[in-house]
Amino acid sequence: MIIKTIKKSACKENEVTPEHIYHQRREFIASSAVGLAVSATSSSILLTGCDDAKSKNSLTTKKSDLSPPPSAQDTLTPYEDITRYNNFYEFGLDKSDPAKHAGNFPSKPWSVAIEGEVDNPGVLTLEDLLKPHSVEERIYRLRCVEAWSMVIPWNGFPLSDLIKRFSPNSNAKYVEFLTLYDTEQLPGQRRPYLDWPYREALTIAEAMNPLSFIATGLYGKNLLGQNGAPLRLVVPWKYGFKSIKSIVKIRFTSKQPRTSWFDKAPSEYGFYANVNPNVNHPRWSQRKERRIGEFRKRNTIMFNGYAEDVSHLYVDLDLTKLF
Ligand SMILES: Nc1nc2c(c(=O)[nH]1)N[C@H]1C(S)=C(S)[C@@H](COP(=O)(O)O)O[C@H]1N2
Ligand SMILES: [Mo]
Repeated sequence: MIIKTIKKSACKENEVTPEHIYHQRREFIASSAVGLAVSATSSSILLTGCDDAKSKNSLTTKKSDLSPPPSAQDTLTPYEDITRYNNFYEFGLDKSDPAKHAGNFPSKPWSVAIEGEVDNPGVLTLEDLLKPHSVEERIYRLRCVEAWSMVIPWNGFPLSDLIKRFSPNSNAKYVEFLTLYDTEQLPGQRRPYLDWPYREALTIAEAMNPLSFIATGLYGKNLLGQNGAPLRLVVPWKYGFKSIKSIVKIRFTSKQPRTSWFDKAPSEYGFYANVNPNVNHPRWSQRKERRIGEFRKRNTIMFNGYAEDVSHLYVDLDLTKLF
């Protein structure tokens, strides 16, 4: 278990988290502290070293990790919804399929290949890949291209920390990610719905942005198969399909990689896929979204509310063309 010690001065969670979430989290932590202690592994949770009794065993969130939208409060989406309403087409097209069929995925030991324009390529076991990284919590909104959204307390570490270990060279302009290809464990891959394995990519600047995150858990528990175990990407200012699950390969390239959804329907799923209420999907509006668990629709916010952290990446792009 990785126990990251946070300085006392950093233990100001109640100042940076909306109050109802703070209390909700305290309740969650109180009711699950035993479970956390038992189930914790190096890839799951962060225990803080705050010596204030109330914040013992609490999970921390840094202020910059959650840029709240100006008018809306973010209540955490219940664990049951995050783990039962999923998109993971390798397990079926219905939202309930991944929870039904992901079962004990992955059954095998996991490894991740690092390839392409880097000084330190190689194949790492999951353990070696995760070992040097201390685990933290990030509460991020996830907004799907299908116009629903959730608020998820992820556990993991910044993608930039991982990338730095492999020393990309000056030709590395993009980072490509691939999901496992295994028609036994991922039976959806027997049908040609997408050109398997699932592929996604970011520019190197997007990948190095402090918001880009590798998740290994949520709500302090290891990821379940349906959420992309054992490790997945989380890119909170982009539509959910960019947040690729169950990664086995990370490739650094000089040219823009082709991605699965772009290949399937380039007019519907652009390479950038930034959350943008002003650019509609050809078949539906992107102005509003349904937060899972809520009745009334919310307005979708530019870059999913993370504009302060990412808009500088796109100043030279016409986002109506490069959607
Ligand atoms: N390998 C893989 N990754 C994937 C998908 C998928 O079908 N296969 N679906 C994407 C889509 S469309 C969304 S909205 C998010 C959903 O993540 P969640 O089920 O953990 O909420 O995963 C993304 N990552
Ligand atoms: Mo999605």
